[in-house]
Amino acid sequence: VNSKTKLRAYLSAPSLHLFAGVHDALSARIAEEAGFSGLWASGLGISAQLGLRDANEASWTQVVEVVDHMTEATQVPILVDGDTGWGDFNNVRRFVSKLEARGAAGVCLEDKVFPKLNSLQSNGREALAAVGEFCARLRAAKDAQRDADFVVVARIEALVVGGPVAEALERAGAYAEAGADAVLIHSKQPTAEQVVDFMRQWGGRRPVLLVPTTYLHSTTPAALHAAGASVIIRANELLRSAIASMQRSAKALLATEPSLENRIAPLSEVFRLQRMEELNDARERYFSKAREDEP
Ligand code: SPV
Ligand code: MG
Repeated sequence: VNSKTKLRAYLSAPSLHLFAGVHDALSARIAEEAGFSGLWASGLGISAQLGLRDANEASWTQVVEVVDHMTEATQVPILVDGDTGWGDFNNVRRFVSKLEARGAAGVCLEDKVFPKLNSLQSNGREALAAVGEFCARLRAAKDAQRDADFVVVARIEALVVGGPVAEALERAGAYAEAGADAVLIHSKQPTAEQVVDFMRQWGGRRPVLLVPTTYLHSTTPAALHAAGASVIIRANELLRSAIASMQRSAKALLATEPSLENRIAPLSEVFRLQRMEELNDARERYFSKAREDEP
């Protein structure tokens, strides 16, 4: 089964699927090994690892390059955070066809205007896209995909900018009508109240994805699943864990703390994650044959 078909199946599965936000190929491989069903190629994470802000400072071709490394390193489906789609319908269709060619299983487009700002940062109150214009972007995305199973997720930012649940529902309805395969209802509230209300009124017209960074402490994945979520994305926790770990290690390294060696991954783990074993086997095979073929 290809990764697009898997992603589509996870969205309509009766069981809950957890996705990890990843920022590069190494974090993607680590999350896959840990057992996540799928990966979220996080715009926040990718920009952060490039030393940039989550404000479309990285170009879309740079994002495609990072996604290419992620898909090469893993088997599980990767849903790419496509931000606003980098412009109008025309930018969206070019972006989507390149993402699909690099092995992405789907793309998530949000109903804001290029260039966007991250939804969770405190000054992130941005204008939403006009409904009709965003629907054109979604239609262009659907028209651009080659494999029928490639997934286009419409992300609704109405709640993030302080709008009512009714507006989120109206937008979600229009986006489903325009061809979105699923919706991601985002919120930065400290409780799940609004997203649960949304899902109750939405009634499963399309699968729902959630990014519960700010409200998971007040609920559980199981409760969100019971309320109607198909996929829960832990979008930025691996990025934050890498930051905290490297900050601690950098200080310890500078202070030449001998105990650091016991708290970090051994080099053998680096080589294992890089799949050195495969290369060593291949060297054995190719070089021994080469020696045999020597006149
Ligand atoms: C991301 O991970 O880039 C997201 C999720 O879009 S959030 O940061 O919550 O907006
Ligand atoms: Mg993002």
